Amino acid sequence: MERTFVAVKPDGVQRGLCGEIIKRFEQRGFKLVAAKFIQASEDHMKQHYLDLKDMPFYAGLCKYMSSGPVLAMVWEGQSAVKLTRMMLGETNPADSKPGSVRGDLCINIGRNIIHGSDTLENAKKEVDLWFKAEEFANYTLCSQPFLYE
Ligand code: DAT
Ligand code: MG
Repeated sequence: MERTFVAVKPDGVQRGLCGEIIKRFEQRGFKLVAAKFIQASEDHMKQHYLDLKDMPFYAGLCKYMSSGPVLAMVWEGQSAVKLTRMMLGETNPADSKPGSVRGDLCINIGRNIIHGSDTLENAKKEVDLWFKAEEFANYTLCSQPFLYE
């Protein structure tokens, strides 16, 4: 089992897409193990996107990501990191296939509504950055034996 960090960005929140996004993860069979609705500080977003610090869009991205509330979540499941990235689509919505979150619900690269960890290593870092140990729910999904053999 893997855990991955997913966030509905401020644009996704304002556009009323939290429910649609949660629905897709639930329907796929992933288990929600942590969630919070918060406005992150610019410093927090700078840490979150540290790998991109040399990119020209870094400052604007961090400012935007801290401009309003985000829905931060941790989803658990088999190959959760890879499958989540496939569900998201490409970074640029214009390259994202219909059926993906970005391919169905947004248009512009700077307003691509959702974040998902890109590797297992980054997922661990991001989960630790956004959540404390006591913020995780410990439970078993009743659908578990019907999702996995
Ligand atoms: P992803 O969110 O698909 O992991 P990333 O980590 O490369 O993509 O970039 C983080 C976010 O930065 C991305 O979701 C949107 C923004 N971004 C990336 N490339 C951009 C660009 N060329 N212009 C504007 N914003 C960009
Ligand atoms: Mg990324």
